Amino acid sequence: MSRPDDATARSRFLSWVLRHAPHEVGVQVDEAGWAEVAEVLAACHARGLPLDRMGLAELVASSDKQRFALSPDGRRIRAVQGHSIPVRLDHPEREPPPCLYHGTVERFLAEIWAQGLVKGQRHHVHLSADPRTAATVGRRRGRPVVLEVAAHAMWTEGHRFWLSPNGVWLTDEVPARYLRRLP
Ligand code: HQG
Repeated sequence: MSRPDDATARSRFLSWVLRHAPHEVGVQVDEAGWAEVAEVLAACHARGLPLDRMGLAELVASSDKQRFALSPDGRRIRAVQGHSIPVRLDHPEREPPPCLYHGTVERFLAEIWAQGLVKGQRHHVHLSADPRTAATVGRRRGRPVVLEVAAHAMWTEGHRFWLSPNGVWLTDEVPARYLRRLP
């Protein structure tokens, strides 16, 4: 893992395997999203992205968004959020701060005002704790638009929130009435 782009390719591959397609590369994931490190390393090798245990530990520790977690004994790994395969992550349910933020792009806005934020392929709608992080999320798709979510008002009205260990807030949906576009 000498060059940063090598690390990025491996991180992308790990995300894809652990969140979306373990079955396509012979990796078994349990109901909480954990896979055996040995199986994951074999899948990396088969994909031409060789990685050893130390390289994997380094990648987990240096992931910019702390996307992965290793079990305390180092034998298992999981993605902490972002799955499309069914997993039960057991992130703690939390009372959210007054506002959370969602980064998106202009072309989705008409539908968002009509339907609110929906989870689509993922298990939850993902929200950020600050507008800058949300802008980074939106920028993946183009010029970012940041929406402010009246998260605490949602919570007092019965919506549930979970906090992922990497600081991403998760909820099931955000009706449009709780959304406001930031200038
Ligand atoms: C949009 C990355 C039309 C939504 C990021 C988003 C994040 C709607 C896209 C994490 C809509 C879904 C999640 C509606 C929502 N109509 N479009 N009603 N409701 N949308 O990728 O939040 O690098 O599933 O605005 O940093 O962009 O993977 O969600 O643009 O933390 O670790 O539909 O993924 O992290 O896109 O990103 P996504 P997201 P990782």
